[in-house]
Amino acid sequence: METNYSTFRKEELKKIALITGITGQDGAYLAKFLLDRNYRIVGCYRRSSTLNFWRLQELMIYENNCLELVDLDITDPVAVSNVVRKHKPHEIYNLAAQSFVTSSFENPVLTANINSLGPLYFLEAIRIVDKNIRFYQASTSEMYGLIQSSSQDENTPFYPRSPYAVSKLYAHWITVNYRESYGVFAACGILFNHESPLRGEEFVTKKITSAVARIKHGIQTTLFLGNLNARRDWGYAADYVEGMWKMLQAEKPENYVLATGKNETIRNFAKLAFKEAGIEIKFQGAKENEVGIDTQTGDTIIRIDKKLYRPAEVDVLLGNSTKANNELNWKARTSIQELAKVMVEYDLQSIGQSIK
Ligand code: NAP
Ligand code: G4F
Repeated sequence: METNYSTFRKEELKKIALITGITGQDGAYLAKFLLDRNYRIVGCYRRSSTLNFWRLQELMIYENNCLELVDLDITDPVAVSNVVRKHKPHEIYNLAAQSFVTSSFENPVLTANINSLGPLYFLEAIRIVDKNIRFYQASTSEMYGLIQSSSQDENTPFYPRSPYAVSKLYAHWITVNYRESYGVFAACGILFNHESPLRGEEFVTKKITSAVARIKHGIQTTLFLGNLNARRDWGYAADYVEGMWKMLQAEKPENYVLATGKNETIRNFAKLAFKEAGIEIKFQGAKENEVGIDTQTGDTIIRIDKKLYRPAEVDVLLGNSTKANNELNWKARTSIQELAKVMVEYDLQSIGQSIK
C-alpha cells in the first residue's frame, strides 16, 4: 500500500509515528491506538515470502489510508537511516525483535544482530538526522532474570538469563547512553509479559488458550508444556501500548516499568484458561511426571515435555510500576481472569470457524 504524504493538505498532517515490528502483537495494537489518536503511521515490516499482515487485518487497520507499510529489516543500518531520513517521523517506536527466549538459545547471533544492533542503528540515525525525534525502546522484564529483589522496579539490578535478555540489555543501556550523551529523547519501557488474542502461538499463554480451544473442539488431545512452576506478571497488550505512547509524551525521557504487580504460575494460568471453556483441571504427580487431568472425563490432557525446559530459566517475575502510575498516570487495567477469558473466547471462535 503506497501513501504519498505530499497529497495530504498541510493542516491534515498530523504527528507521524514510525513503528518497527508492525506485524507483531504490540506493533498492531500500537498502530491501532495511534491511528485512533489521528497519527499517521509508517509501519515497518520485514519482507517474507508469505504475507504476514493478519494482525492488522484482525484490528481492521490494514486498509487505513493513514497507515503506510514500509519494507525494512532493522539489521540493515543503511536502510534504517534512509527510512528515518525519508519519513522524518516525530516518534519512533522500536518494537521489532527476535522476541522468543527459546529461539535466542538456538540463534544467539541473529538475536544480538536484531535486538542489540537494530536499536543502535536507529539511535545513530536520530543523532545524525534529527535529534528531536523521540525514541521508544522495547526493553523487557527478562533483563531482571535471576531476580535480585522480590519485586522489580526501575532501580532493581539486572541479571539476564538468556541470549535474548542479554541482547535486550545492550539495547537498554545504549538507549540510556544516547539520552545521556547526546540529549536524544529516548525512553525505555521495561515491560513485563503482556498477552492478547493476537499473541504469537509459541508463547505459553497463547499455546495454552489455543490448545484449550482445539481440545474443546475435539481436534487435539494433549497439551505438552515445560516448566509449570515459573511465575509471570501477565497483563494485556492493549493496556501496555498506551503506556509506550505516554512515555513519549512525557516532559523528560526516562525508563519505566509497566506491570500488573501480580503474578501467577504457568500451572494456574492453564487451570484458569481451561475453566473458561468449562473444563476443570486437576494436577497430580511431580516434576516431569506431573499431569493435568480433566476432572469430568478423567482424561490426561496436560503432560510435561522436558525438551521445553530452558537451559537457564527465569523462575519468577513481579513488576512494580509505581513510577509509571505516578508520573504517567498509567495502570494495568485488565486482570489475568479477564485476559484468559478474552483469549480463550477468541480461540474458541477462530478455531471453530477454521474447522467448519
Ligand atoms: P512479536 O509479536 O514477536 O513481534 C516482533 C516483531 O518484530 C514482528 O513484527 C517481527 O516481524 C519483527 N522483526 C523481527 N526481526 C526483525 C527484523 N530483523 N527486522 C524487522 N522486523 C523484525 O513481539 P511483541 O510481543 O509484539 O513484542 C514487541 C517488542 O516488545 C519486542 O521487542 C519484544 O522483545 C518486546 N517485549 C515484549 C513483551 C511481551 O510480553 N510481549 C514484554 C517485554 C518486551 P515478523 O512478523 O516478520 O516476524
Ligand atoms: O511465554 P513465554 O515463552 O514468555 P517469556 O519467556 O517470559 O518471554 C516473553 O515475555 C518477556 C517479558 O518478560 C518478553 F521480553 C519476551 O519477548 C516474551 O514476550 O514463557 C513464559 C514461561 C517461561 O518460564 C517458560 O519456561 O513459561 C514457561 N513455559 C512452560 N511451558 C513455556 C512452556 N513457555 C513456552 N513458550 N512454551 C511452553 O510450552
